Amino acid sequence: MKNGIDRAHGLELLRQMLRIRRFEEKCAELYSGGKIRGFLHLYIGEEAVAVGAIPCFTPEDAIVGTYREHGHALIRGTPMGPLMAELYGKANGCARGRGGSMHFFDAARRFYGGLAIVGGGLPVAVGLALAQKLTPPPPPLNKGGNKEGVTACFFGDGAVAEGEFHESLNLAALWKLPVLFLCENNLYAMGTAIGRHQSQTDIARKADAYAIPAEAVNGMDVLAVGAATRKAVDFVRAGQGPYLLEYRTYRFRAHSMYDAELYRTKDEVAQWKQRDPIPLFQQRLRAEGYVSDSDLDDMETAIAAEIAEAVSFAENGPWEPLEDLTKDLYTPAKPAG
Ligand SMILES: Cc1ncc(C[n+]2csc(CCOP(=O)(O)OP(=O)(O)O)c2C)c(N)n1
Ligand SMILES: [Mg+2]
Repeated sequence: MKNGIDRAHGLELLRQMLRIRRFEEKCAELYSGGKIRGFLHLYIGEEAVAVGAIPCFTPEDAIVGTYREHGHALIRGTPMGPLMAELYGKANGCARGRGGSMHFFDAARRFYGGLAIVGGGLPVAVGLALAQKLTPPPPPLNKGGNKEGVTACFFGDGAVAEGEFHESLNLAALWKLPVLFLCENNLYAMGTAIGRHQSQTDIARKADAYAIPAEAVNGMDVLAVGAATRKAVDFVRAGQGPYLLEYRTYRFRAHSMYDAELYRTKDEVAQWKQRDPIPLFQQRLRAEGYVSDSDLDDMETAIAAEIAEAVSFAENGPWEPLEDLTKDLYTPAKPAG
């Protein structure tokens, strides 16, 4: 392919985008059936961002997501079963069923959420990056030079309106911390279009105020996302301080499971669907002769099996016993009597 990827890599990118899409379509169905309750923010339309970006990070790096983080956890490598069980609220979920959709967590894979507070992940990421800077890297990474791990911090365009965004960029730049600020700009914060809350809608330009290099990227193109992210990670890993990327993307579904979508036109959504990252990439693979109908069938069959297994893992999972209800709370249990 012109961008230099081979067939296996191309198929893997397509497969990962499809895994997220089909997983979330199933989640929507299970939500309607009452199996999943509470909030559920789908990432459908934005898959090229997580699939392009996350493989640029090593297992030693840390990842901070938002509440729209199903895709990020899947690509980071958390198995689908514990993610589905978390959505069910079962004790075999990745956060023992206590967090649900907005609080996926996987310490072993350095996936630090899943955070419900808009902008709340940025200071967490700055703290993780500070720890990375202060802690000498373990031997395989410690080959001289500045090779500490880096932190990837995903956040939405809505987070840019928060003071935490500005405070985090400032400290990270001042202390030259190894953090990547990765903005998923899908043009809306719930029902508020970016032009209604930002005087400067070109988010990448905001990094200038903190002397942080930045770039805006086509977030509907998985290869463009990968290339820009690799370049940014190299910069940060070399000890040159933070970097900001603005992925320009779009969510195809409602903000959460239900919203009347009065803030955008059907025509606008239809226009963006023309840029759906999955069929577009599929066409590119076809044009290269990298993918056939039977490859696609095989891929869909394998993903459907993975999802069926995840649903059965969740269905068969236990509920947390009632006596554990106050476990892990800060308040000590009241003495009896
Ligand atoms: C501090 C804070 N304020 C308000 C909310 C309510 N809220 C939930 S999602 C959201 C919109 C965030 O939009 P964006 O950051 O663009 O992310 P997207 O949903 O588009 O992925 C808001 C305002 C919240 N969770 N946290
Ligand atoms: Mg948004």
